[in-house]
Amino acid sequence: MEIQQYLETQAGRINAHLDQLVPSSESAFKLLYTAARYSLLGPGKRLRPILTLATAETLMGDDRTALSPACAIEMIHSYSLVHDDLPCMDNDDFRRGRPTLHKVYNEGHAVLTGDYLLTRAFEVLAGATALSSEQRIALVASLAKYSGSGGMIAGQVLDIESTGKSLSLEELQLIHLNKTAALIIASLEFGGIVAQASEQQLHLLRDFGQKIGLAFQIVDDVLDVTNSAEKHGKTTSSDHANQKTTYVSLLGVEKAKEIAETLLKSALEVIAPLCKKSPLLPKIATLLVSRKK
Ligand code: GRG
Repeated sequence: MEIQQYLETQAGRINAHLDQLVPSSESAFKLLYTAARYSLLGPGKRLRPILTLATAETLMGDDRTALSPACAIEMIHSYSLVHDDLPCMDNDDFRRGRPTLHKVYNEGHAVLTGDYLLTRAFEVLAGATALSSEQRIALVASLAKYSGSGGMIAGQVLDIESTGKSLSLEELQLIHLNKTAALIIASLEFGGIVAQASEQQLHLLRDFGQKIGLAFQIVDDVLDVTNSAEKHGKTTSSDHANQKTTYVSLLGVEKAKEIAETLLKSALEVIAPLCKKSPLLPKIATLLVSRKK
């Protein structure tokens, strides 16, 4: 199967499962679920859950038991976007080519919808009965770490703290290792936990995730300045408006692209020992760096 077709098929499976995990609007809590579904089922790439499925497929030739954990990761991603767009954070009016959630509803509903998606993710992991108790505990611990003080939240705090200040490359890297790369590392580790990977395999997955996570953020910074708002689907250069240092503001577009390519090359070397039977992870990593939106 061609990689593009693989990505579309997996996004379809993920969307169908997400659709089941968050009830439709016919319930007493119609507003909560409608708002959650607006964000969760919106037109995103589903990169993180696809990485979880691809890792499980790579390591055990089957990804069925990875589907619920993969969807939990997407719930965390979706909540982070909803909260990140709020006026008290990046104050973005558009995401994925549509009005942000607080513009469609209001700020209070956007905060609560994010909170719901965050808590629902852990409920989904706890209820993933196709996996052993040990595996479920490992998934909960991994997600709590990488989405919390061992990753995304810590990175977001650093990000807010540094708004309006000019950062060094090392400081910028620390923010993005936590804010962006951490959830990508969790996505890969999730596939590893489901496939009962060895500690050595998990180490390679995390290393690969760190490199492609940083490369992904660099490409995002490049697209932020090179794409029109329509193409990128969100307010272009909100980083500039929010006085944030980016890889492009520090290095320029060409040098930033070069660093992303170097990270990709190194990531491909790291993951090669695990991918002798399946080229999925290298192919996804390569697409992630060459993407145009
Ligand atoms: C507010 C709790 C909280 C966390 C914020 C991850 C994050 C931390 C904020 C998201 C905003 C942002 C620009 C993060 C950088 C990572 C990134 C490029 C996110 C967009 O991910 P895509 O491109 O989105 O995978 P789609 O729309 O395809 O799902």
